[in-house]
Amino acid sequence: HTVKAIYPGTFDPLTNGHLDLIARGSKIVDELVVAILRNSDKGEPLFTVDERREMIFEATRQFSNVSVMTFNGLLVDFAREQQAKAVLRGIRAISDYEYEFQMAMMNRKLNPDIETLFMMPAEKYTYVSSRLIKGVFRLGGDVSALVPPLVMERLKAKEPTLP
Ligand code: COD
Repeated sequence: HTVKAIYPGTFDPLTNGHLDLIARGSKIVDELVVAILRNSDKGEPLFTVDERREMIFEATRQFSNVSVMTFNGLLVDFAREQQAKAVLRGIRAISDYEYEFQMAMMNRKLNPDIETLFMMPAEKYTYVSSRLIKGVFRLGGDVSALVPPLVMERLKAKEPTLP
């Protein structure tokens, strides 16, 4: 049978760490849906959902089995709607583990039919996060090696409006 997986997240913005995981995941599953959470409780995002969707779309063009969607509400409900059997998540460091473990267990409680798959990015991306990218960029640091080209372009376009 074919395996469809959801790779959910905030992706504000997409980083090369996310992209590394998408590349690895797309080799393992038949179909991978990158799913942007619309109503995140992470505070005011830098990029709108549409901007994030466009950046992910551009960066994942090269993968024929990867698509981009948005979702609201419970991840397991979205996965069920999509008839996906798995959720893909990235583990960068021990510090990710606790949060990921809790989420995987809660999702299993909510829907025992959906499995969470964990993958690790290339070593060079283990310290990369959207939060650090935004923080370093705001302070004038060069993050061009850590995000896809279009994300870099869009970060620069936001520069005049950054707080
Ligand atoms: N290398 C590898 N993986 C990475 C890297 C990197 N450098 N950076 C991030 N990742 C991984 C993260 O570990 C994560 O797995 C994924 O990429 C996405 O990261 P983020 O930060 O954009 O996404 P999150 O953690 O904000 O996503 C949280 C969800 C949207 C998945 C979660 O809040 C959710 O499911 N919400 C819906 C409501 C729901 O179902 N709640 C109950 C959950 S138990």
